[in-house]
Amino acid sequence: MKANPLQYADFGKGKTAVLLFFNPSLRTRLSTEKAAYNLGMSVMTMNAAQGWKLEFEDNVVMKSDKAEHIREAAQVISQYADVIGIRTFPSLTDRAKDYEDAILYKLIKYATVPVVSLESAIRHPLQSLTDALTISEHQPRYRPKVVLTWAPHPRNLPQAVANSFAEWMLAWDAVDLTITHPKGYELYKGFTAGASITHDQKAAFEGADFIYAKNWSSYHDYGKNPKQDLDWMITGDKMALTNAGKFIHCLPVRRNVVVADEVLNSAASLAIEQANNRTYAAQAVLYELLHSK
Ligand code: SN0
Repeated sequence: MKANPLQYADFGKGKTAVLLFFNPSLRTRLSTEKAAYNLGMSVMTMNAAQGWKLEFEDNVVMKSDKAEHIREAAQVISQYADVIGIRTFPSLTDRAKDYEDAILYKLIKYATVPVVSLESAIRHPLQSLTDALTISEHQPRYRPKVVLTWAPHPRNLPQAVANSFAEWMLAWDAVDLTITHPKGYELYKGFTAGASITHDQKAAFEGADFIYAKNWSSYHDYGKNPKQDLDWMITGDKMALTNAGKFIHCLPVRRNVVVADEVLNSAASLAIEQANNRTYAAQAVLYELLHSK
């Protein structure tokens, strides 16, 4: 898909993707739309964050401000779409509910066409496929050392990117994965079992070929993000411990909180190439889902 993005430009003629965004998005929205266009598809995107309130609970007396149930909405959208993409965030207050990923699975249950996650409460698979592509393009050796490091952030963010990254790197089994984070930021073990995990960030950076930085809020003290000092920021001094390591971040990134300008602006940063790769990852997934239909 990357070598020749328009190779399948006729493939999607007459096929439509409907993309639903319950949260703002820059890369996921534009790269998925571009992926669909590269395949010759039509795209209809709904910014559902404001004004459009769907009911996702079953057996509910619908007297609140939610005008439509997911059961009808999913079937209706399926009349117009050959594939549906959906972007949702977790509540970060109710862990059990977030980890059921109910909104995504309710849509899958009631839709009659394939559904693609454009980041759900607990996973961001199109991001992770992109991560694997970027790492495979830049890996300097067999089984490179890949480090997923927690980094500071002023807000309480989902664990989705980190969960998926760990899940995909371990399943891919082509890299050695180390995860490093401060005490209290342990991820759900179902995603990280098999990785080396350490609270010593500098030790983790030693000999690393890739530094993948991301903030996530606590899984155990669910949704909280108490560590607000900048000790875990990715700096040039820390990158100097690596094996000429490349810096990766999924973006958006808070400069001089998550990562120092000197790293993000350096030749070691793959952040922009990574954003470019989002298109080809989405294209591969859309093609795979639709060509078997
Ligand atoms: C999202 C997240 O899941 O962490 C999207 C990452 C792909 N990140 C943010 O929303 C950052 C928002 C901010 O205020 O910096």
